[in-house]
Amino acid sequence: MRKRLTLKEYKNGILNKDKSILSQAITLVESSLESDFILASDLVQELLPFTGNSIRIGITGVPGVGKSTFIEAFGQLLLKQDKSVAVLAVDPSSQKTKGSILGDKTRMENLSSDKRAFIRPSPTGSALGGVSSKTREAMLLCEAAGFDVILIETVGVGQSETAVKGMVDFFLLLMLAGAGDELQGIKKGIMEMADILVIHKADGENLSQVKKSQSVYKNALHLFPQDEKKWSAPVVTASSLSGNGLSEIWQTIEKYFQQMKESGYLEKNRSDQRLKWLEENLQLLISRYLLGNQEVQNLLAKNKKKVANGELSPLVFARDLMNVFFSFKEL
Ligand SMILES: Nc1nc2c(ncn2[C@@H]2O[C@H](COP(=O)(O)OP(=O)(O)OP(=O)(O)O)[C@@H](O)[C@H]2O)c(=O)[nH]1
Ligand SMILES: [Mg+2]
Repeated sequence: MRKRLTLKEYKNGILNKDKSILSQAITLVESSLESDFILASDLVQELLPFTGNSIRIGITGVPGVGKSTFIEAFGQLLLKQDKSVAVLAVDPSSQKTKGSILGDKTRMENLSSDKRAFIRPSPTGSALGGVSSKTREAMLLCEAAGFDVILIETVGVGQSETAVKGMVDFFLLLMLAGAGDELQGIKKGIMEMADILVIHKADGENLSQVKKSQSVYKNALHLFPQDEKKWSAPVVTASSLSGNGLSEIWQTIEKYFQQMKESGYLEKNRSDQRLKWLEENLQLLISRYLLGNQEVQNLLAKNKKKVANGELSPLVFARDLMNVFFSFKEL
């Protein structure tokens, strides 16, 4: 049996900024055990009044674009500005290469050794949806622990960045120079989600290529229609090795935050995100209870083959399963 604290111990520990208890609480919210789920829900509810005071930033980009290195450098810049920083990772690639978590730990050595920073690598082996839905809870726990800025790293190749976009205030896209219009595997939709586009590794011999890419992306972004928050995503350049461009990025984020606070967009966006959070959890619970039902499982085992060989329509069978689960006569 894994070690669990009481609700009060988790709550007090987090409010007292105890990083070890914060870690344990995140493990609790990530757990798929029923009893943990209940305790975790209660904990999040108890801590809700203490959340909402951080700047929530999502950071995405293809593998190797330098997200972790950027976070290490950017995080240290924030610490210098007297901001405490929590880093969460939603990283499906780390499921394949377990090494990347270790790699990240060494890459974020300076940041992780600072007592005002907290780094939480993504759990391995979890389903993508699961990871991202728990990231929101993890983020709220970090907020309750008083971190000023939360950085969420995600790999920009799948659905994970859409999930992350749905829980942050500001979305930062890192790009590499030299791939101009090929978009480097980043879909147009992800570019549209970005609040700032950073051409990364703007150092050494990359520099001239970086400048060229900057104008290509500026032109590309001009073609996107402005959204309701009336913010044109700037295209900037930065190097996490030299540190060039990093403080400009922070200034942009502060300006954005101020502007969105004043316009009311920040709060509106967070309200929408909370409703989305409800929707995600309902879906999670429905499928968990439905698929966890013994009768449903028996029927599934019995009839799966018939669906596979085309004898039984998945539509009819799915409806039958719902009928069994809810014991409805008719659905
Ligand atoms: N020249 C240069 N190289 C950089 C910069 N930032 C990161 N790198 C290098 O790029 C490589 C990848 O960096 P990571 O930070 O691991 O990239 P990542 O996007 O986190 O990668 P994944 O987590 O695997 O998706 C490393 O070898 C870094 O040293 C930079 O600003 N300039
Ligand atoms: Mg990384």
